Formats: sequence, C-alpha cells, structure tokens
Amino acid sequence: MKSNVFLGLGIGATLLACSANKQKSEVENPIQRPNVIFLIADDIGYGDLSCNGSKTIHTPNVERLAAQGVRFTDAHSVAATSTPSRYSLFTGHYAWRRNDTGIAAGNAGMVIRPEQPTVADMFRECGYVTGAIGKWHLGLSDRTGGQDWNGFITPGPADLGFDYSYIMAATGDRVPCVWVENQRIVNLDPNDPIEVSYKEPFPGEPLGKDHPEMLTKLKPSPNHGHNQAIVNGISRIGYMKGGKQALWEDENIADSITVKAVQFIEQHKDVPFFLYVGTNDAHVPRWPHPRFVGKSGMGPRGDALLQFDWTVGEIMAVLEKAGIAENTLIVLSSDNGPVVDDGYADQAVELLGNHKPWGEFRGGKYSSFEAGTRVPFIVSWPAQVKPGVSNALVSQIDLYASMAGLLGKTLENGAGPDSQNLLNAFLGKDAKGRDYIIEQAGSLCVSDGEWKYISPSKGAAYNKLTNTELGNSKEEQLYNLTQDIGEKKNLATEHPEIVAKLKAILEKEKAK
Ligand code: NG6
Ligand code: CA
Repeated sequence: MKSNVFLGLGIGATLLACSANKQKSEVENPIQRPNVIFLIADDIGYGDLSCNGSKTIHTPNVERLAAQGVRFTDAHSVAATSTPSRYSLFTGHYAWRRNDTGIAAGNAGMVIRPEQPTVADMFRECGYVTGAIGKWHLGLSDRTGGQDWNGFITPGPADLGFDYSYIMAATGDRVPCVWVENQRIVNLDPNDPIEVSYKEPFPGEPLGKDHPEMLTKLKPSPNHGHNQAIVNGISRIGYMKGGKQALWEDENIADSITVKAVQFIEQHKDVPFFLYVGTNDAHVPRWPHPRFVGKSGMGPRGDALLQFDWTVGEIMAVLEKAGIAENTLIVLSSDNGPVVDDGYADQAVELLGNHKPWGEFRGGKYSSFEAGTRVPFIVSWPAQVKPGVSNALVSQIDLYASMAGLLGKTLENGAGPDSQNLLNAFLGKDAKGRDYIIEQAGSLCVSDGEWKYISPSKGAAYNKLTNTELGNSKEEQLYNLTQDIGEKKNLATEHPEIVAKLKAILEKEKAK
C-alpha cells in the first residue's frame, strides 16, 4: 500500500523528477507521487452540478469531492465539442491548429497521431501505469474505415501512452455500439463478424427511419438524424451489421465504465497510476440504469446526471477502500458545455423545469458563448490541496504541462506545445491562472477573464434543433464578463482598443 510521505517540500519541481527511461522499480524516493485521475464527463454543464449552485439537481458525491478540493468557477475545455476538446486535453496542442479534429465518426482513423506525445506518454515515462476507460471519440486505426473490427484494432490507445484501455470508439449515438478492450472488441463471436459503415446501409439491416416500431427505447427527435442502425431499440448514427453478442446495453454503460475503473484502481493501488475515465453521462442517447430512472424528476437527462454522480462516488469509495484516497489527485471536468435536446425524444426539454444546465452563462454545447466551454472543474488531492473555491482562469490545455510540472519533468521535443505549467493555479495556490484562454466553437474566442472577444463567423447564430445560441456573428463581438456574464451587450464598437488587443493575441497564437 502506498503511504503519503511528503517531506514538506514545495511541490512544483521538487517532487520526484522523472527521467524518460526510469522504471517503477528504480524509484526509491520516499516522496510518493500521487495517482492521477482525469474524470471527464460528457456534455455536463456548469449548472448541472449542485456544487456549482444548482438547486434543481442534487449531486452529493461531486459535492463531497468539491468540498475536499478546489472548485473552479472559470475553467474551460478547449472546445465546445468532444473530439477537439479531448484531443487538446491529451496532447496539449490546440485542435484548431489542424483541420481534421472535428466530431469524429465511429470509424474515424485515430486523430492523435501515434508519434504525437500525450499526457499519458508523459505519465508512462515517469513510471506510472496508465489507463483509458470510457468515452474515447478520438478515432482508431490509421485511416477512416481502416479498422479491423474483428481483430486487433491498431493503432490505438496503446500507441498514445495507455497501458490499458476499455473504450467506446466514439459516442453512445454512433456505431459500433461495442466495447473495445485493449484494442479488441469484447465478447465478439467470430461467427458473427462485425461490419461498420458511415456511407452505405447494409442490405437487410433495419434502419430507424424505416422501422420506428423497432425503436422501443428511444426515438430520435424530429430532423436530428440518429435514424440509421438500430441497436437495442435505439437508432444511431452510422450503419453496422453483426457482432450481436458484443453490443452494449445502454442501461449498463455507466456500470461497465465504473466497474472497469474500479478494477483498474484496485489492481494498481500499489503503484502510481494515471487513469482517464470518460463517462458517457450525460451524452445522448440517455438511457440510464433502472435504479436511476425517475429519480431526478427531469427524465433521462436528469437521471443520467445522478448516474454520473454515482460513478464519482464509486471511484471515491474504491480509493478510500484501497487506502489511497489521500494521495490521489482527481481532476473532474466535462468535455464541453451542456445541451438539452441533442437528438432523441427523451423529454429533456419538457421536463427541464427551472434547471439551468448552463448556469448563468449564455449558449451551451457547440457555442462560442461561455457555456460552450466554461465547464465544471474540480481538483482534489487531499494530501496536498487545501479545499476552496478558485476564480483563476484555467483551461484543460494546461493539464499536460502542469502534470509534467507536478512530476518534475520538462516537456521537450515539441511535446504539449500549447500547454503551460499552471500547477499552482490547479492546486489552488495561484488565484490568477492564465493570462488568456482560447476557446473553440464556430470560431475562435479569446478571454482574459474580464474581456472576451469572439471572432467573426459565417456560421448560423442559432441552432433550432438543439435550441442553442451558437454565438456566431459576422460582426466582431466583445463582452465584459465581469459586468455582463450573460454576454448580452456587444461592446466591440465601444472598445476598439480592447478588440485590437485580444485580436492580436489570437493572431499571435495562430501564427505559432
Ligand atoms: C452531433 C450529433 C449529436 C452529438 C454530437 C457529438 C447530430 C444531428 N447531432 O453531430 O447528437 O452526437 O455530434 O457530441 O447528428 S460530442 O459531445 O461527442 O461532441
Ligand atoms: Ca461532449
């Protein structure tokens, strides 16, 4: 069992500095390096959690985590959708520097290239055991459609620094609806091979659009697509065939992720580990386990929030049981802001009541307005972090370099090029955080915490389907977040000098 022996040294560079080739066994320093867990929710908004002031939903486990750690009020994912957000989190490289990091299909090639350094590589080089469990959405194999679904799917998470992986290839609403463990589909019957396509339906396979009577669990919302392959009474995006025995059951997704995370922690409690857990909650299709159904009074979306909270509780409990809770650093956040109707008729809109998933912020998932990327964010590390609330401006882009800082490792050779070591901000010791952040949605935005600039975009201002104000405008937009957190008054013409300053930051970043 690990002990938590700290010698009262400052954390920054003085924890055990690791070198690339050091093996676990060579580490004899009595200072124990923390286990690190990135617990990343899907589409859970700032206002979806009671620790952030929501009175309409009760998430007690997250509250407990927040109470023992630092809860951030101005923390951001890098992008307002999953693939670019997770890409940036893992690589410390802004997804917008590439043009192929948009929402990935279920048969997309791996978006992070095997040769790109990742935060998982960094932990592994420092002697950590590393794992990725849950939502992946970063593609697999070397090209779109290049997966050997019935064999070893490569390249994959192992090439990005993960010793162990148990993932869904993309999203709950995209085929293939199977678990992939260490790059092989779990429970696949070789006599029932799996085929996946995002181009053509497979002859003889019923589709949601033609067979609404087969949609026994969830039907798509009108005009949202999601009407292709039918898996477990829910129609999805994309076509698939075969693999019947391997298909997941939607009500068991959270349990599967949680059980695998708990097992990983139990198995590695005696060595330092880095675990990424991407929950499926509260992404669509929302079909929580029966034990959560009806518990929120808000339908499946609210129930999925409670299920997420349960996952958090289970992870905290196993850490405590294993005696490693004190020296485990947990970062809890979300990949992007919230959306209510994201494609299924699950009554999320009808039953929302007074609940505000976006909190006091404007927009939501997909949006350049704040709710697109201002996400829940908690850092808990009982051994080292003093509980509190921080208004520091922080971004998930910096977790890579900051975790390297924690381990005393210097990033080199182009690793995490956009990531800064802001460890002190993440540990609640620096109240300021970044000088500015860059947010990515329909266009790029820059915020210094006080002022926010949204660059012009030709995109639609509003998405009627998801009911989202996207924040796109052909005009430049400037908001004062200190006085106008709801981004209602565009001050771009009044303050050309501030526009110029923020634009210059963006131009400089783009030129890097
Ligand atoms: C959109 C889907 C949405 C969701 C999203 C990805 C439609 C109309 N909408 O294209 O349902 O799957 O992609 O969400 O297909 S994310 O959180 O993984 O980025
Ligand atoms: Ca998401």
